[in-house]
Amino acid sequence: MTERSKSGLSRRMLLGATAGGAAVAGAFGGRLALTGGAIGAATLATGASPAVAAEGSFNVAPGQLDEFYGFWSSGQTGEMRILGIPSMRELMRVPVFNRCSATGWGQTNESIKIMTESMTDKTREYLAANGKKVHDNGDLHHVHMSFTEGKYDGRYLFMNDKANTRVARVRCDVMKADKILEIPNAKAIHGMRPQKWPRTNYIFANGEDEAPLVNDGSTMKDVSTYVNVFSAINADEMTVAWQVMVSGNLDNCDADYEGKWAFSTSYNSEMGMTLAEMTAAEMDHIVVFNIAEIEKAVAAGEGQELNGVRVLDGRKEAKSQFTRYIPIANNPHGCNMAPDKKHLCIGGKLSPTVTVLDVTKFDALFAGDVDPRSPVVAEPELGLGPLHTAFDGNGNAYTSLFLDSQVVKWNIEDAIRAYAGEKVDPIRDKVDVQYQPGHLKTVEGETLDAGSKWLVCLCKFSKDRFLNVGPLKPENDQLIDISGDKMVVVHDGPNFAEPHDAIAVNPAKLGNIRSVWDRKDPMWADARKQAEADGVDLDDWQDMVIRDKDDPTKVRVYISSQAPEFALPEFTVNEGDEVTVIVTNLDDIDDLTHGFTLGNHGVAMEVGPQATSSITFVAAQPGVFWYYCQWFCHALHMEMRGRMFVEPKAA
Ligand code: CUK
Ligand code: CUA
Ligand code: CA
Repeated sequence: MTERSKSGLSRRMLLGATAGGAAVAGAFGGRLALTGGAIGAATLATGASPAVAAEGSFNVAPGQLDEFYGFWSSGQTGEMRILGIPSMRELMRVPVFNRCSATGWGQTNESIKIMTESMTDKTREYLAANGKKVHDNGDLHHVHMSFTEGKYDGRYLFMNDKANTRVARVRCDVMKADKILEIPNAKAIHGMRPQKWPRTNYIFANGEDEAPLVNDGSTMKDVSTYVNVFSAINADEMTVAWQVMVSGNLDNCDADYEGKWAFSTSYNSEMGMTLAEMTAAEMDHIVVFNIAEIEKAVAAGEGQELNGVRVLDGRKEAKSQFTRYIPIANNPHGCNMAPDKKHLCIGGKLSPTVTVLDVTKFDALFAGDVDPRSPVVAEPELGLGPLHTAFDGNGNAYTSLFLDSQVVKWNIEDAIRAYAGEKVDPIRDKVDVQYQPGHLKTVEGETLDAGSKWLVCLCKFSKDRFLNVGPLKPENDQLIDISGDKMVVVHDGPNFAEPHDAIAVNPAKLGNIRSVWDRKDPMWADARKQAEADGVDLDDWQDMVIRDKDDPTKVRVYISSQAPEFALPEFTVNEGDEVTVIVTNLDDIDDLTHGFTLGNHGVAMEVGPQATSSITFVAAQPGVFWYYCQWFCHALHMEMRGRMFVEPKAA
């Protein structure tokens, strides 16, 4: 029955099939098979019927606003999404690492600049060799907001790209990315968290894949030369502040509420290259990073400078003051700091436990020769496949159980008492979710404002929950009412590939969101500079075609727009010209976005109210080409169009 892979471990074992025998399957003893109808049957048997679900209460009627913002990752789609909670309505998509047909992200000069300006030279050369400027994909797992004194401050959202080793920043005032940084030396940025205290000076970013530090082909198969790299990013400047080499890979991370530590889970302390090797050891570890010691060493110029970044050696054998390694049961995953400022919860994944560490005991780890497990204050056995943990404001934790397809609510203090030998059961409640949950989040639960009303649970499989849409199914983001003693699933939210994580934020924290752009916004500073050089007033009516004085094959077309008209109903260029169209939307009304799409040229962009956007292409085909506004803006929106004439080259 089991499908054995080359490693000797079967996929079904790891996903919790009933087959026993192997050590991994034994540790799991999973009771839900992933294939067949077992999941649905188990759920029905435990009584998650519509009648029960109806007990949870939420109603966001048409025209009503949601209580909270949800900021969602989208995994391999590469964008950030904004949802409303509790309705779970998708409010907006914000392209970040991906390219976007609607907005022109990855096409406009403004977005290309953001996507490329902090790219490594190696990547730039690689892309050029493939006829590209930007990567077409990203894998965005984690979205987190900037903090001031342990609370969300509404300035920025930060997010990782595992696929191409990047970290991006989105401005909360306009909900557009303004910085995308490729991290040199590290590979595959996965776990990523902002510093919580005193403010987000750093973004901590885990390198998941191990590789030679100088990865130039001089050493490849000698695994002893591989390292993993932990990066701290200067969140204000979006530059790499420093890096630390570690032993073992890095999965998820978080930071404390004193600004002293960052910590990361490692599922591959073995430095294994195959599945069997990566799951071989009984224990893996978390790495604790000592921020003050690292900063001191960076200021003193210790370590080495590599690709413009100071890199310190925090590997086990280096025995530095930069890191400590705390053994944790095999292949831990989630890394979540509780809002009690004291407890760090590590999801066991292959172990049915969550390990609770008291971060106030980390000083002792660095001060002397103490048992590295001495900060462990609890290790409750919660169920199978614990991945991530969320927190309410009342001392309770909520852990996703991937294999059990459940969320377990447990009390942190009771778990600590049980670990100390008292006869108390920390588990408060369990609820079935559909199915195989990854991250889960309470409102502002990773901050000092943790809420106790809603829990969003992001399930990896939706299976039988929705009408069949073909072999590729949506995921299922479920909403759980946690306001009572019993958790109640109140909503199924189908979602496209593939939200890993989400945060929920009170709108009071986002008072700075604009409806209309500031004409002086830095986003189009380059276009403004060029317009000044061309003698064009970018804030007034523009209908000019300017041929570059130095390079007569370059043409700039300035077009202002005001519903329902482009200032230029036509313009003429020559075949072979490099044409830059700069469109300024002079409308300053809420919700009045225009666009510019040029027929048969693959050219399209969004131009928000009071915004300027530009796009460059080569007019390679002679003839007449219509351009039009693709954003429905007016009763005469269809009429908002014009012609580009491309004069044929003289034969
Ligand atoms: S990881 Cu996806 S479920 Cu990338 Cu946050 Cu745990
Ligand atoms: Cu402007 Cu449609
Ligand atoms: Ca391991």
